[in-house]
Amino acid sequence: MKTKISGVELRRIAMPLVAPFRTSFGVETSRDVLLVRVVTADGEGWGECGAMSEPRYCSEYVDGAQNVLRSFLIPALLGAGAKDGVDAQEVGRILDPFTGHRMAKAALETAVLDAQLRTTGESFGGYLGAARDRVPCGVSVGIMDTVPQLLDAVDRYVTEGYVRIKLKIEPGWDIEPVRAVRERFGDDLLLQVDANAAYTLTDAQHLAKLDAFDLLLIEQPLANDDMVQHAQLGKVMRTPICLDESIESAAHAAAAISLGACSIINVKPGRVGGYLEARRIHDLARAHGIPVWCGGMLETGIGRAANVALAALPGFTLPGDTSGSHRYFATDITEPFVLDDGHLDVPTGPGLGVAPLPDLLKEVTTSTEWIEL
Ligand code: SMG
Ligand code: MG
Repeated sequence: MKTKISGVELRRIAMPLVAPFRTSFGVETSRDVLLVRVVTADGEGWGECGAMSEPRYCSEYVDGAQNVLRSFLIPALLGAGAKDGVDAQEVGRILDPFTGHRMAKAALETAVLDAQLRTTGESFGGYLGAARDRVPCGVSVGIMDTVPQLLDAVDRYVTEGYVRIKLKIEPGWDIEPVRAVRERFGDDLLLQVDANAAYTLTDAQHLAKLDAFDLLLIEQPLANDDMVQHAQLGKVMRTPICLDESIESAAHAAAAISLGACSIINVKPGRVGGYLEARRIHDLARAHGIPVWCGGMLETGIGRAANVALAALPGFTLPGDTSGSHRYFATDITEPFVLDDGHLDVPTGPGLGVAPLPDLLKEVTTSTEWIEL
């Protein structure tokens, strides 16, 4: 269904995190989020950009995303749809002449898709092919100053019902914290680690020590472009290797699978350019018997709604980083997502099924700009 877009709003919001989140590449204390609102003849649609303040997780960053949206992506979309409007399925092709900037593209495509689905009355989950009405939730636990602090944090999350714990690791914070968590919470705890590319292949023997702890997976141990090295590491350690940063498209996923660079894939819609490409990766991985799970970029309720819908697809067989709103923010901009028995419900309303609550949104907004033809 083609939607006529009259203009696009770019809105920045400042969302303090309930606690600092430390990874191998830095510490986040507040989320500076770019929201995209597409206005059509029939209504509006929302998308959230995954880009962080600084280009550390990947090369994108929020000011850059806003710039490329304003200067190139939105003008191209408005131009292409000026006469007949656009279907969300066409957005990827319209934006394809511009290299990279996948998180910016994803936010725009998501907003168009949300607007379209709100018009047709279909939910995101229904459109993507969700196979269940709720999804099991994991939580990503940052690097702490001490092991006792980490054990306290994990204890709180386990008590809240999270069904899987992911520990961030880096050189100097790996074997001992993992051992401590395993000893304290026992063998039944679903446990995995994420290095955010902090190691090199010369660390292979060291990383293989993690094999003793029966982890679900190790996520992105080596650099983003170390596809071949990940394949080699997979021959040295038993713990399944999962790629995150390395996979920016279905083509990358196909290459990684045929190389044997990973046996599991973290699917983050922003990182791969949107929910439609995320679904293509899901389909490809499923055809190859490769489990996938939904990653996170500390999203507000807008991005969370879409992620939870994606995580309900049949090939998402591992719990995702789809935590409840209060894991991140004291006050979310939508009705909060609240864990029930370790699960989040997949929204059923039209489109994302949630929208920012106007008063809350206004309170956290730091800037808005409007772009039209
Ligand atoms: O959204 O719960 C979340 C965060 C999950 O660990 C998480 N994300 O590499 O997977 C990852 C990181 C990227 C963002 S870290 C600031
Ligand atoms: Mg990761």
